[in-house]
Formats: sequence, C-alpha cells, structure tokens
Amino acid sequence: STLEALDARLVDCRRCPRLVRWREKVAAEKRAAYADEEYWGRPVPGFGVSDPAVLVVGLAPAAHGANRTGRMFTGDRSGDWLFASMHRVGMANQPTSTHADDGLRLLGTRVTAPVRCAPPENKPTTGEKERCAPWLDAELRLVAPSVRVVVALGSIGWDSALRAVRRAGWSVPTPKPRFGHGAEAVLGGPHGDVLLLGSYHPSQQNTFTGRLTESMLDDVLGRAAAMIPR
Ligand code: DU
Ligand code: SF4
Repeated sequence: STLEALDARLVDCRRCPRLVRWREKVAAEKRAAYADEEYWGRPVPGFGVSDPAVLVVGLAPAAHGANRTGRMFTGDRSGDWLFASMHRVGMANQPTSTHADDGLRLLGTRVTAPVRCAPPENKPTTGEKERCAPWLDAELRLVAPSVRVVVALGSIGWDSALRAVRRAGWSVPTPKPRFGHGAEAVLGGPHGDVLLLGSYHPSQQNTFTGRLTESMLDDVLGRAAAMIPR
C-alpha cells in the first residue's frame, strides 16, 4: 500500500462521532475572518516527503487551522511557529504556511499527528486517541525505512510516537523515556537506531507565555535537521 492509498481511506474516516460532529460544525459555522473560505472539515493526512528522515508528530488539527486548510499545521499560530523554525534550520523551503497550495515544501521531513480530526479545546479523549492510533501506525509502517529521527511535539505526541513504534516492533528503552523539552531517547528501528526527540508543542499556550521560545524550538529541530542526508 502507498501513502496516497492510505490518505484516500483516512479522509473518509468517521470513527469518532464527537469529532465528526465538531469538525463539520466548525467547517459549517467558520470563523468570521475566514467566512469566504471553504473549510476542509475532514481528517487531515500527513504532509511532506514520502521518504522522510525526520518524522514530526504533533497532536491534532486546529479547528480553524488544518481543519480549514486541509494541510497539517497550516493556517494557525502553531504552524506559524513550526514552519518558521523548520525554515531557519533548513527543513522547509519557506517560513510561512497559509494554504494547501502556498508552495511550501519540506526537505527530508514529514509532519503528522496521532489524532487526525480537530478536537474541541484541542483535547481528544482517550477513546479518540485509541481509535485514531491505527492511522499513525499505518503511516509509520510506510515511512519507517527512511526515518532516522522522530520529533514529538508535546507529551501526547511523545506518548503516541512511543506507542506507534512499539506496535511496529521497534525496541524502546525501559523504563519508558520521559517527555520533556530536549528529551531524547534511542529507539531500535527496523534499519538501526532512531533518535526520539521531545519539544514542547508550539501552541500559543507555550509560545505566548515564553515556556517555548524560538531558540528552544530551533535547538530541537536543528538537531533533527542535522540528521537529514544531503
Ligand atoms: O506530488 P508531491 O506530493 O508534490 O511530491 C512530489 C515530490 O516532491 C516528491 O519527490 C516529494 C517531494 N516533496 C517535497 O520535497 N516536500 C514536500 O513537502 C512534498 C513533496
Ligand atoms: Fe477517524 Fe481519527 Fe478522525 Fe477519529 S480522529 S474520526 S479515528 S480520523
């Protein structure tokens, strides 16, 4: 199977009644600033190259971000921070990400999430996380041969990445590696060691308060970018 085939099935997923209702309600009601746009309002596929050295695992689409534009992290404040940093460290061809057709290309990198539909208050339930996990499992299986680094944005991304690699049969250190900004662990992937790096999520909750600064994000993404074959 291919990523294209996976994405074609993903975008029709309706497994979580609460999230289906929410993603569609937001898409119908819209935010005033985007009143003349057509919202995506569906599950959001991973974005970037199909043979990534770096796999970035976030949380879930934002209601008026990826749930609007249909592209992961595109069109919201978290994405502004993420792609600006990715550009500074050489993982993206441009610093901005506004629409699905804005010309943004990721270099050696793919961005994905453990929950594919926008959740109310950015908080998926345990059941929603469990129902959506097979989509990340399937994506990981397809990209695993090239992956050298997994960057987890936030503790949910960290736990979801660990769960996905375990289910893919990778070895994970015991005790379970703890999430933190700059945390790292070495995973045993199918083709050798894979570095797991943690970063605080570039949500406004973290960036607005100064818990996550640009240089902190550049530090973690820069460590990942250094492992992309050039
Ligand atoms: O058809 P496409 O998804 O635009 O990919 C065509 C080509 O561009 C493929 O070799 C991957 C690469 N690419 C990329 O370098 N960065 C991206 O963000 C998306 C695709
Ligand atoms: Fe399907 Fe995941 Fe969306 Fe639930 S969150 S409906 S499992 S794509």
